[in-house]
This record gives sequence, C-alpha cells and structure tokens, in this order.
Amino acid sequence: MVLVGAAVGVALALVAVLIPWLPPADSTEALKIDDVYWFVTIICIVIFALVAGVSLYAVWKFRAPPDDTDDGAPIHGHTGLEVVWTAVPAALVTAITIYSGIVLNQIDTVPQDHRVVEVTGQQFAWSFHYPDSNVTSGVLAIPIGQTTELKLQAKDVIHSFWVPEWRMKEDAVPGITTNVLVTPTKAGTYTVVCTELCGLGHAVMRAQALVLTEEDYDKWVADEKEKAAAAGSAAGKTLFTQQCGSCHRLADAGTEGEVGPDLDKVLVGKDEDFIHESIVNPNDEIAPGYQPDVMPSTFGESLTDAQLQSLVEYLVKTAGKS
Ligand code: HEC
Ligand SMILES: [Cu+2]
Repeated sequence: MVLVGAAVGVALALVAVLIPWLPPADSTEALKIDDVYWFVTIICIVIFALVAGVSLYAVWKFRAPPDDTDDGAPIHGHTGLEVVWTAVPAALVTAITIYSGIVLNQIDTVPQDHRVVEVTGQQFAWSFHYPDSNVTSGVLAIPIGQTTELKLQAKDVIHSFWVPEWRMKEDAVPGITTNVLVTPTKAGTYTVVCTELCGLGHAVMRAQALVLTEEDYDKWVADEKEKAAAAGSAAGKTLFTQQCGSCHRLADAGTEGEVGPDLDKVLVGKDEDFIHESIVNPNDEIAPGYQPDVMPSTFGESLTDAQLQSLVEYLVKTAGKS
C-alpha cells in the first residue's frame, strides 16, 4: 500500500520538477528562495501522494458490499502508527522552519558594501531616486552582480514592490520605510509589479526595471542627468517667457521687453547667486539707470524653489551667450 503511494509520489514529483512552473530565477536571492520553495513543495507532494494513494487504495480494497449491514470490526488503534505520523511531520516542519530561517536571514542581511535606491509608490506609479547621483526616474536601473538595497516608501496607501524574476517582494507602507535587497545575476529588462490592491489603477501600476552592466549603468545615470538638465532648462525658458519676457530682452527666449535691462548684455559673467538675488530681492540693488519697484518683488513667493532653480540655471547657461 505504501509502495503504491510512494510510486505515485515519485511520478508527481517528476512532473513538478520537469515543468518550468516558476519564472526564471535571475537574482542570487531567487535561487535561494526557489530552493526553499521546492524543498517544501516536494515534501508536500510526497505526503499528499502517500495519503491520497493509501486512501484510494483503502476505498477500493475495503469497500463494503451493498448487502453488508454489519458494524465494522472493533479496532482500538495503533500506537506505533500514531507515533510515526506525529513524529515524521513534526520533524519535517522543524526542518522547514530551520531551513527557511537560514535563507531568510541570508537574503535579508544588508551587506556592508551596497548601493541604495529610494523607491516611492503612489497611486498609480513607481518612482526611483538614486541618492548617489541625485537622479530621479520612473525606471529602476541597477547594476548586475551587486547588491542594491531598495528603500521603499508610499505616499498614499499600501503598495507592494515585486519583480517576479528576482522573487524579492516587500510592502511599501505610508509613514515608514521598508527595505528589500536584490542582487541580480542577469542583465535584461524586467517589470516591477505592484502586488497590493491599491485602487482603480492597481493593475497598471508597473515600472520598467533594467539590470545593466557596470558600464551601461554609469552611462544610464549620465543620460538621466542630461535629460533632467535639459528638462530643467526647458522649464526655465518657458518660465522666463511667461513671467519675465515682457520686461526683459533675451535672445534665446526670443523676448524683447524693454522695461528692464537687456539681459543678454547685463548677465554676461554673472553667477547664480547674483541672478537669484536679482529675482528674489530686485530692490536690493538697482541696475544703473533704472527705477526701483518696477520689477515685481514677489517672485520669491510666487515661484516654487524648483521653478526658481530652473530659471536661474537657465539664465546662467543662456544669458550673454548670444
Ligand atoms: C514689470 C517688469 C519686470 C518684470 C516682469 C521682471 N523684471 Fe527684472 N527687472 C526689471 C527692472 C525695471 C529692472 C531694473 C531695476 C532693478 O534692478 O531692480 C530689473 C532687473 C532685473 C535683473 C538685474 C539686472 C542687473 O543688471 O542688475 C535681473 C537679473 C532680472 N531683472 C531678472 C528678471 C527675471 C528672471 C524676471 C522673471 C522672473 C524678471 N526680471 C521680471 C523689470 C522687470
Ligand atoms: Cu500600488
């Protein structure tokens, strides 16, 4: 009887192992997690097959004939069998606990030498900030073969960070910072999935994850920086045209205002501090030949820090270059 169970168990275990049920394991953590997964699954398959095999065999072999109305034989029990079916599962559960504990400890221990990416989840998008290079992007890029710590935060509700091929998954919870480590072993493009139902757009809350070689990673960071600078400069130009162009001439922005000084001329060689001061406190220092209180002194309040920043950067780069 036990042999029948064992045979079915082996057959099912082979099916389980031979079919690729899981996505590829592309991080060192994934390999360890999969080992635990299969360890537990195979134990379950063998036990299930054994129990199911024995049950089916008993149904078939000991079935009472239709005309049999006798009570069953008065069986008291079998102490030896009970000891076995208590001791064996206890040993297996203990083994699973110890093995899982060891692996959990390995994949959760932050190594001395590691990179950090700050991940923010919000309805319904992920954003990634790279503190080393001060880049922020909608794409998660990490170098291959190195451990990256992802520090997770959420702006509104609970989200959950997951890249199936890396296996590592962690909730992003408003008000606290959680973390998850990943050491990718294969370059490629992956998908970050939100796995915590977070609202209407939950199903589309995805982001691209790139695993790059060290060299490509550095290039990616440089590209992102350039993009950010270009975007800042474009924002600065737009702001200038809208808020300043009616009074100032600036060739790059195509403005011809004549109420204030011609910035193509007066800004040559001026630094960020001077320009910032001139915008925020225009009356502190009046350009020769002009009146105070003409240029609005409210830009310090009406513009955000980021807007001021992009405006100043734009002017430093542009003014006097034409
Ligand atoms: C209503 C007209 C007006 C607007 C709008 C205005 N300015 Fe001015 N701006 C002036 C006048 C007039 C002066 C000269 C008096 C002074 O220095 O405050 C001046 C001076 C300056 C100076 C100092 C130039 C120097 O040589 O000292 C800078 C820089 C400047 N403006 C930049 C800006 C920027 C950037 C904006 C948009 C955020 C802006 N201005 C909006 C009228 C204006
Ligand atoms: Cu979400």
